[in-house]
Amino acid sequence: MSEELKKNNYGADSIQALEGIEHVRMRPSMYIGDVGVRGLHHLVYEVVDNSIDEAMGGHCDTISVYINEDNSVTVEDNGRGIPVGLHKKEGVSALEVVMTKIGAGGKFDKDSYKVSGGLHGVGVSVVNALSDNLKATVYRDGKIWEQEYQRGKTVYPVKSVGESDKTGTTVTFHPDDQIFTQTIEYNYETLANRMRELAYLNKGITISITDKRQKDDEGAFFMETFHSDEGLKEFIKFLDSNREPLIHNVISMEGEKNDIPVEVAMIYNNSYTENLHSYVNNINTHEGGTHLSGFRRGLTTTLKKYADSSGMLDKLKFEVSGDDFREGLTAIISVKVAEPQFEGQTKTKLGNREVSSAVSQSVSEMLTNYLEEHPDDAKTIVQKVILAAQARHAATKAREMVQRKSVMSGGGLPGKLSDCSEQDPTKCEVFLVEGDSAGGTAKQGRDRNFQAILPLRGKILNVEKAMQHKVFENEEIKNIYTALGVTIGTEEDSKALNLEKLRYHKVIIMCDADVDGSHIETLILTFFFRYMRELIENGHVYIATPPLYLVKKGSKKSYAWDDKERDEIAESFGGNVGIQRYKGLGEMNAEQLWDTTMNPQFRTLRQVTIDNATESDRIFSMLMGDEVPPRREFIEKNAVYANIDV
Ligand code: 0RA
Repeated sequence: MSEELKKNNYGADSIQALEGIEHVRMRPSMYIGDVGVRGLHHLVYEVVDNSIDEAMGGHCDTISVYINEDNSVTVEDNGRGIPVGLHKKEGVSALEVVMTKIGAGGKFDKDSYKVSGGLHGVGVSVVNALSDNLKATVYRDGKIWEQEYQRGKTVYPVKSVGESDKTGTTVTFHPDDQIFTQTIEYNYETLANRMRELAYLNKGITISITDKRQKDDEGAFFMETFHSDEGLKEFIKFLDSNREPLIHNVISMEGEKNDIPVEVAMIYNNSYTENLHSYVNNINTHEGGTHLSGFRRGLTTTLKKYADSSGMLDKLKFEVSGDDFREGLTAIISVKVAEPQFEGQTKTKLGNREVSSAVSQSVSEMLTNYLEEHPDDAKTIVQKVILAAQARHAATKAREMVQRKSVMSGGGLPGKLSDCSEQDPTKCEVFLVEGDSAGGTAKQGRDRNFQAILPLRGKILNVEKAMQHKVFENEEIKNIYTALGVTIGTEEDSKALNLEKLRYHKVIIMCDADVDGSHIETLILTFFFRYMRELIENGHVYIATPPLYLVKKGSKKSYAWDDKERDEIAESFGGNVGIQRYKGLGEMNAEQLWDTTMNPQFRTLRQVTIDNATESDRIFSMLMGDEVPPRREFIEKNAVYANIDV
């Protein structure tokens, strides 16, 4: 026992609590995944989830989130307020138990409808342990109660600080920079996207987010409010707002099967991509699982039955496959599971067997009704399925060609690839370079031991608008597949990517630092997002950042990556400097390119991550889809990768 504990004469339970807190601080990643940007934002989700639970129990309808000036975050709800009375077993206030006992959560309240609880379901005490300061304010029983904590330790016992007739809980926490050493700065968009998602997933709740660090033109704080009366139905419309619908309505259902609440919404659009988003207890299950396979099964059997009986498939010379029913489909599946078992690499794959049939039955009922009531839409869907089947037939051949080529060793590599000599993929990098001339410079500048160069000709295919077989027939795309050594399709999933033979663990996109360059970068990212998402998810995709300026004075020279840096360097050189603006990679010589952009010692690589798959999907469909006006507006306003959290 530490001296400090002895002095304060804590009871045995408090000591256990402190041990819990110390464990959280020692191994934060075990509780929140990581201590980078993701983990930092996870703190907010954890606190908000507690309020969402209170709302799902029907006790609260408004949640307000504030990013304060000092990057502390306040989450306010109008629920019943966390109980402040004595917790019999622990001998202190229930509020103190919730806040300081790791794993306590709200679980002592058996009646509460607890299905939410964050990615790791760890409870607000973990947030407390990882905050240098946290203040909880409870409005309850006509009084205002308060308690503060520092790094998870109570500063003073719960006290009454005033009177009020409202009820609710307010938590303000400031992330501890001893834990979050990379950054403690919150990203408004990241939090706002999650709040929007939560509002769609939990209809009826009003969730607002205010950024007290930013003011608009009128001097008001930047804020948004999210509220959805129709839930997933509206979520689908939001997701597909940049696509052309194929049928008149969003097909949706909401109900309970075998005690499992199931909500599903879907629509068909005229695109060639399949867009399935699944949630368990408000958590995005990227890796899918039993609820998703239940959805697929329900969809396929119901549509197949309908199509067979309609006679429309009679003339088709080959079988329709499950994939064909999902081309141009956008769907959201949301289930609530009391004891979810999460599996998979990122623990986002639902394992509970019983959920599969619950979802599949719900989907069958929903679709059967819809098809009966909307014969025109039903016909349109089946026609689309037939077209997809025909295109798939063509694509299979094209894909087999890609496969055959990439499986061949050595000799099968694309002629344009300048490979490296190292054989260990974990040490190898490949630069995808825009244009042959920049490719030539990169080839001269690189370290040929571990750096390979694949020049890409001009603009690569926009996969968002292309049918699958066109994608697999495209020269540049075939080159990317063969150069990387990845293969497509497994028994279970015809589109799954096999990364076992990946030849480079860093795949680096290197484009000009101008509008055209960022457009090409987006085209490549769109391709990766739609066809090689596993590559991004496993952290293999990076973006190189070439400098914008060379600032020179006499023998002194320095590179600048933005205008501010350029001006600072100019000033530090005492003004009167020569400035060269790099319009493209081609303007740099091999040595300059190596020094600034390729040399691992000095370069900055930005790793591409999928911060929010649902939002990324929408952004890509907007950037690369048919609707030009929103794209132009977006590109003018933002960097193209605004949402991919690079
Ligand atoms: C357990 C019991 C009760 C309320 C809560 C937990 C509660 C927790 C949080 C966390 C954030 N906001 C919250 N609001 C409520 C109340 C039990 C009762 O009043 O009978």
